[in-house]
Amino acid sequence: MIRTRNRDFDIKKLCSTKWVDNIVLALLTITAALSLSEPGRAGTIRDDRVAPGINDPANPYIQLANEPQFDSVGRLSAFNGIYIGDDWVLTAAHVGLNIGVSQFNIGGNSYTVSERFLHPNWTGDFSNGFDIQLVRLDSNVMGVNPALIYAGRSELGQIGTFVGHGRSGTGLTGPNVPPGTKRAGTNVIDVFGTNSGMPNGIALGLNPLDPNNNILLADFDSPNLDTNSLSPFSVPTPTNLEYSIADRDSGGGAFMNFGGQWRLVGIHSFVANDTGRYGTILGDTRVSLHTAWITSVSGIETTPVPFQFHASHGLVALGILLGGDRILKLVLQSDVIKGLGKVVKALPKP
Ligand SMILES: [Ca+2]
Ligand SMILES: [Ca+2]
Repeated sequence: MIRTRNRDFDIKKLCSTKWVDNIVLALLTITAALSLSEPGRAGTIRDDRVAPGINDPANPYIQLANEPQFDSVGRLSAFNGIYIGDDWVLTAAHVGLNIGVSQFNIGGNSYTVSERFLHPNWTGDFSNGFDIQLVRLDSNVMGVNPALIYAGRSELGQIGTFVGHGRSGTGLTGPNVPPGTKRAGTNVIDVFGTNSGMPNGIALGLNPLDPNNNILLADFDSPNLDTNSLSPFSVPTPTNLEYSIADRDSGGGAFMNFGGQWRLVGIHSFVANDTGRYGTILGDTRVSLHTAWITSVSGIETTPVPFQFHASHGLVALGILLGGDRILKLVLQSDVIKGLGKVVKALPKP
């Protein structure tokens, strides 16, 4: 487990310079591999929010999932897909589907998958991002409002609502409840992920404008405040309905509210560090970087929301104030690497 409180991370300033988009970055890089386990899995919840029952319709995580702004999240085969308009569904590239057999269930109706389009840059390596797939159905979806795709760059530091039908459990137990119940919880996007150049290694970035920052990362914080895996980029405090994606949540969606408009910002891709207990790191494909591809394949247009200044942009400004040529480099200590290797398990692909 990554524990900065015990100084497992060592932050060092380097003397080299790096400019991206003419903006100075506080680019933070894990120099060792943050090993990825894989498929995004369904929602584990706070152990102090189980009442009146983890599968009770009155459970706050189930009630949240059933709010109308999340109606676009349906069940795609044994996983999840997000309806984005006409006969089109977005899901994760690693979700395997059989043409003419796999079903998309949403709004009380069932549709058959007729075509699928993997992102051309998807390699099967989760650390590269591009875990995104467009699926065409045999007919238009009826009676469901499609998700609106986010095309801005203000995800960092914002609270996302993660929706899926995967396994559940608590942050103490991990996923031990069968999938099939729609559930949603919240988490703060702490940092972006990008390919570190190492197999299954992932680097962390803060620049919202860097197109390489194509993964949204969040950590599952405990009410005891003792599992802040993405420190120092993350606070140890959980949100009221803090949550981790878990087994069978693959292809589900993460949403944010921008000025009263709900937008799809992420597609559940992988977990790391654990598989749903406190301390798990969640990885979602960053949808906003793929709007051109989505439109080119499906014809579904994305409508931008106004650019909003956010605290994350202040980090870029801070980098400028600090002198413009400094990079903070995050060094993962070797003992942490060993610990990480023990807790990260490769999960079977669907
Ligand atoms: Ca968190
Ligand atoms: Ca945290």
